[in-house]
Amino acid sequence: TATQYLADWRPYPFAIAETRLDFTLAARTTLVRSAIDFRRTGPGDLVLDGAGLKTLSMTIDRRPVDPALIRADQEKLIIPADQLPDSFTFEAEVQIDPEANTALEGLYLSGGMFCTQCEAEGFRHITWYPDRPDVMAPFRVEIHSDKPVLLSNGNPVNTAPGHASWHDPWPKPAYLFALVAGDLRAIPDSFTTASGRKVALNVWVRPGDEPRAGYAMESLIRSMKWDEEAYGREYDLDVFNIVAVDDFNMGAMENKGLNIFNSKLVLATAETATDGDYERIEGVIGHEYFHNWTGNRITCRDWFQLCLKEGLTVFRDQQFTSDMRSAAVKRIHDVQTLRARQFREDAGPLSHPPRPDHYQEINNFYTATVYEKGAEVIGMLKRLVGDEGYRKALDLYFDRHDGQACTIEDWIAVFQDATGRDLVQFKRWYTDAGTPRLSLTEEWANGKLVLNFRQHTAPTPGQAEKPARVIPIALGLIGPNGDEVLPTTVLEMTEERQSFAFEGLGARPVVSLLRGFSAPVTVAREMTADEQALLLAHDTDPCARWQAGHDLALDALIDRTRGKAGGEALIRALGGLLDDAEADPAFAALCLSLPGEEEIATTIAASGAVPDPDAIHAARRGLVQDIAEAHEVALTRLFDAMAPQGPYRPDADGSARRSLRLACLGYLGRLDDGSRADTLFTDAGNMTERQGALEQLIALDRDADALARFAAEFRDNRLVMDKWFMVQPLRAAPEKAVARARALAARPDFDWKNPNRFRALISGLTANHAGFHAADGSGYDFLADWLMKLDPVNPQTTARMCSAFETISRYDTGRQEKARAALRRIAAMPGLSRNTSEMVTRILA
Ligand code: BAL
Ligand code: ZN
Repeated sequence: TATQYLADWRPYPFAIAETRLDFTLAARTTLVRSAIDFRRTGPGDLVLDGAGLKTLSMTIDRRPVDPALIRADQEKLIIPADQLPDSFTFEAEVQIDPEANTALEGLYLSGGMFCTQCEAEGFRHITWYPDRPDVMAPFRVEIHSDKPVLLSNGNPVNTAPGHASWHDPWPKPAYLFALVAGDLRAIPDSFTTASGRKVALNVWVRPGDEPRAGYAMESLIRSMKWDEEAYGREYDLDVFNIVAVDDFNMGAMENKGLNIFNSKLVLATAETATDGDYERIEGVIGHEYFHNWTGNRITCRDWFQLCLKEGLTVFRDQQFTSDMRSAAVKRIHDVQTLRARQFREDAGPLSHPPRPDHYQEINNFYTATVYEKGAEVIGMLKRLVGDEGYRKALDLYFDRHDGQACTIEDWIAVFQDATGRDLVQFKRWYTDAGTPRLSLTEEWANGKLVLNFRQHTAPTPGQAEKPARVIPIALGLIGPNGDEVLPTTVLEMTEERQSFAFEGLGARPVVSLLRGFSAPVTVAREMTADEQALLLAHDTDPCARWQAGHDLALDALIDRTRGKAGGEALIRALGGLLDDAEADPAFAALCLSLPGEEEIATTIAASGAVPDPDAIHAARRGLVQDIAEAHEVALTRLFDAMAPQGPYRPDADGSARRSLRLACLGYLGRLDDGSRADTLFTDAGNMTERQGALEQLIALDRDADALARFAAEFRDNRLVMDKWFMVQPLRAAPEKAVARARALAARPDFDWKNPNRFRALISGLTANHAGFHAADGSGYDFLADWLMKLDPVNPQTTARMCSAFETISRYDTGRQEKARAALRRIAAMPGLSRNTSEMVTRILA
């Protein structure tokens, strides 16, 4: 398969003055007529992309184009330069089959509704076009269909039964095109921008779902207001539409003026959605809306630059959530996600830089590295240039690049130009893969503390050399009595080894390191349990404070996997924390949630040892039991104290209380054999507590009755039933997980062609660490069987789920051999998609 290289990018030799599209929709035979006004801007042939199109006619200025110019094997139409005038209109008439489109790329049907997904390269499945992000054009779209609601990008021009036309004046690449036609109902509202433009807002859902769409609309309005206040960015069309669809490969898509969402990120009520669901809905509605400026008005020159829009937009949605909720909790959640997903990716065969320089299938690069590490890199930039420098740089970015398709070089240049700072070394964060390991040793004498840092990044695929990076190290010092003797200070490390001294200190302090998680690095330092407990009790930085408790727990768990005693200091420290838990329930809940089994395995592997999934599971379970026994009284008191006060509200305070309540339940279940969980499952008035109780009952193997009642109640709600499919393999005892997944997969309501349902069951299992990594290889075989079944239907979702195998080389040879055998079975499958083939090849390399 052909590899695409960043170094091969060349400018497109034509500009487009306008793109006109005319759709006559039919499930099996949709007719797409296109007219594209090209103007030559440089030398070269006219290259258009098209995949799976039945081409009925093609003309240039009304003269037929020879169909022999179609190179079907390359999915291209290449018209030689000498056959082209300087300005011309290319017209085509093609037929496509939305009903057969199970890959969900291009135009497809979801529950009888026509919808599109064009990022990254879906538009080529709709018609012949320069399907690359640096070719931008205003669009006019006509839709003919008997569906009642017909939507596309931009502003409506006129609508009559059976027909609608839309005009999007803002030049955009084809990946931002969208069309929706269906029987939909709107939740309408409006927003008046700071400069007085009145915007009609709609969240479109299927009839009957209207009562579940209110939170999405509230979130949209908050997002629009926030982007004006925080970034000075206003919305730029007369309408903004959001549509919820049930079959969607991603979370949501930022098409200009017509965002299309996976319904799970739109629909919510207290009875059907958890606090986590609500927070994600708000965050993703914000994310897609914020793309209007960071992604749409300023887009990417090529797909290697994906993190230009995604890293920045994730960073913006993180800021938004911090402002709407608790900044400390948000930061800690983001650190947890980064470690669990991105550090894991970076430590294995799929490691790549935030800006990769080659790929086979771009859909495989919508990764934690491009998104979440891309956001961390911006957080570091902001810390280095300061809030004011950041604002100046962003203003310059919008000013200088509005309407353009840009690169990471353009992005870095605005920071250099706005702040005068040299960012040559900083750029390595974009081009170099791997997570730096930051080691710290300390010297203490006569009131002087010297911190000796070393940074080291292990080689990653294709990148052996790892020169030093700029690492902003935010730290503070905590005296032995718990007082802060040095407030947060940012050290800039630029060398492989660097020392920093602090003088005039009375007594030896404890270093509160990497405050706010100031850089995406792992830390290696020796700390006693007492020092960790001191920080857990007294650190002024919530992130470092939580980290101290987390490290304390991680050390205890790792000791226990090695058959040693461990956890006394943690249990003692938790006692103090539980006494004060009511003052900050969210923080207490975070500290009570012990490191997961996957993270324990990652930490063991990073130390050069081989993790044993069963020993890890047993160690964690044992520590939970010991904490429960030691703190039964306090946990019971808090469980009762955190009972709901008044009606459910999905806000930070309410979710903090519920998270603490469920954290306590997780321990108490080990003492009461699930009786509290049973009662809570029956009595809870919201899905957060309901699902929490159900998960506990599954873990205790007391779930039969609750699962049956849950299924009877929510049989007709696909999103809630996805939870039912997910929690069973996730929370089952490891030895039962694969069997449960198998039984669930055999059910008629395991609608595996629906990406949400497939992911629910399969990722439920793969997230059960000891269950998926069963020593007999049954987890690997189950996954491989299902990936092979899904690949011909939906390669994009299949390929992404291959990453469950990315950690195999850290386990014992028995497991490794079984996982590799499963991967080789996938690799050998005739007709394997480019998507999955690339993933399997990289993992097996
Ligand atoms: N652009 C793909 C979905 C998202 O990141 O918003
Ligand atoms: Zn995005």
